Amino acid sequence: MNIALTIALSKGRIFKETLPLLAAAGITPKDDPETSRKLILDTSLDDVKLVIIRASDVPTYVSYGAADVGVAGKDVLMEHGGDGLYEPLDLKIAKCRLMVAGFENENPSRRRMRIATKYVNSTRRYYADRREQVEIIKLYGSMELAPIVGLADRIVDVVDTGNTLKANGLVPLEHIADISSRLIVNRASMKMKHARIADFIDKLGAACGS
Ligand code: PRT
Ligand code: MG
Repeated sequence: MNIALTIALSKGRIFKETLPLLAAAGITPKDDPETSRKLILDTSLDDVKLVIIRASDVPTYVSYGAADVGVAGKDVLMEHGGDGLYEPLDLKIAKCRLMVAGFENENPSRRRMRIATKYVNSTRRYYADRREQVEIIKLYGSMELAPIVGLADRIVDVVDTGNTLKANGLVPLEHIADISSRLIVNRASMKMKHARIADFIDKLGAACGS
């Protein structure tokens, strides 16, 4: 009997960089999520489907068992908390750094710094560990704009080349964490579909050198 496997992925860099790893497990999607509007993609294996969702929704789908496994950035997992999830593999893809950024020569005007970010939990934890009192402003995107328009003094965001910061007159100031994407697995699926998922983990692990 075949045991079906549902894999949650976001489009963009994670999808692109996961493709060669899936290929090593014999899985090739039958559609391209960048051009297709389908949210569920069939693959070269009859019993394997891909669900294409927002990067920040991947841990939620997997923790509720709507997908058996998924690929998510460590930044997203740190924010989610990882309840109900195994994280068996560092796939070493979509690498970046979670950083505090701001103006190079800032003169702090406020008593309590304002930090704009979509990473509210990680930011709160970072400043709490340093015993620094800050005010956190939740944004959903384009964090780089916040210091320019005076909404915040600094931002917390992921940085790869740093070009986006630079283009907006900002510099990286403090390193919070190195980030890469992880394979996550639903706890119940890991038990119920053990052989299938263990084999999948082995093949991905071999392909990414973990
Ligand atoms: O776009 P959406 O709101 O749906 O979600 P998302 O932005 O979280 O998804 P996506 O696909 O952009 O990112 C998925 C994952 O890729 C993130 O969770 C990170 O783990 C990882 N990753 C790796 C990155 C980057 N590199 C990265 N550079 N995620 C975002 N960026 C952003 C960065 O913040 C900047 O705005 O890309 C822009 C370019 O970066 P620079 O530094 O190269 O200029
Ligand atoms: Mg994005």
